[in-house]
Amino acid sequence: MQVHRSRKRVFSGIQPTGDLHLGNYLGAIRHWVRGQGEKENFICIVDLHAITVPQDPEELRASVRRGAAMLLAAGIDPEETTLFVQSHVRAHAEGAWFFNCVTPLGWLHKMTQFKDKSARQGGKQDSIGTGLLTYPVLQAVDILLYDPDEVPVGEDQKQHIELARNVAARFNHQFGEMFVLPEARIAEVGARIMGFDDPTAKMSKSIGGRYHAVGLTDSDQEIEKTIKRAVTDSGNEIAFSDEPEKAGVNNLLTVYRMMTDKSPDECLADFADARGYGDLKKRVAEFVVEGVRPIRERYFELMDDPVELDRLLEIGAARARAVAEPKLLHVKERMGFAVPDALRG
Ligand code: ATP
Ligand code: LTN
Repeated sequence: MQVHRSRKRVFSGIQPTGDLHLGNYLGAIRHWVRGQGEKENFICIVDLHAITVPQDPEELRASVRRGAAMLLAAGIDPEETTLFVQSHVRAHAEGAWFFNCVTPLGWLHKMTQFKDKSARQGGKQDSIGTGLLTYPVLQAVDILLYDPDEVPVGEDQKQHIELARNVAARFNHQFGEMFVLPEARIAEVGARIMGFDDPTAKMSKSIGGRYHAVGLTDSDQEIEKTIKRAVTDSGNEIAFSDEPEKAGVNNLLTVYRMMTDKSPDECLADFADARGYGDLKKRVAEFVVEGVRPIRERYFELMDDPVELDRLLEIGAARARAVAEPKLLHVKERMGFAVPDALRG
């Protein structure tokens, strides 16, 4: 199905749990910020997804506000972007039931994130919540309720967006055309920022380790320390490379390239007379410190005014409901449910 609009519509989501890190910023948030205005953005803080692994209720409540403050601090403009919390728009949880009934179980068992996250919980069938398996179905609902043209995400989400497309196609086939098939937008550079302590693993909120990630609330000194300790290799060649043993240097150069907005050649020229990896780390740290500082400062200012944060999120939720609720009614009607007039709003 195609929808004609004057601006392309974008939908993406981010989990509120854990501290947002440089990978989230470079791989996702910065693209959302840069696309604002030109595109119609919907950005969702996915708290319902967060409870697919155990959460402390008080901590979850606090983390939703922290996530919102961080997105605003990083440049999300609530006038330009519909920024909202998933659980504030009931159509997401309700829609998940209908979509669960249409999604084949076999598709979910193939998801690598389910395999990884269930293994991290010990792999025990009797303690892992069913929601971890059906996680991608809720994600498909998130997306499909808004008929977006594009879903900008980091590399790790490719399989989930593919599933959302397949679910949309299945719905269209079974109940008649009703969903746009969304396109994953995965940037060519920075879609997979690696952990500084282990350049073979994606930088991730759920991986601990003091020197794994640069958090967006880290102090200048903490950022410098993490980057200074970044794992590299025993050589001294500063080059972009796909070789597994050069992954650490490649990751540092990628971060440098993104923080400076320079071309690969310009980046390499900057290090033409570097005296080894120490110089590389020093320069990378300088740019990351300068880039993160204003975000951190703005974040702490925003966190001082929780009433204003809640007000902005309520405006976002109202705008999101106006799109998602009629779409869900349409889904229900197509599937054979009578929709009472009172619900049509
Ligand atoms: P977890 O690893 O615990 O699942 P996460 O760090 O991937 O969490 P999410 O909230 O799941 O964080 O991701 C938010 C966005 O950031 C997604 O679009 C995701 O693809 C992107 N992203 C996450 N980690 C990276 C990374 N290391 N490099 C680039 N993009 C990333
Ligand atoms: N699974 C995603 C978060 C997410 C999302 C979405 C991303 C939930 N719903 C819809 C894009 C579109 C993640 O872990 N990053």
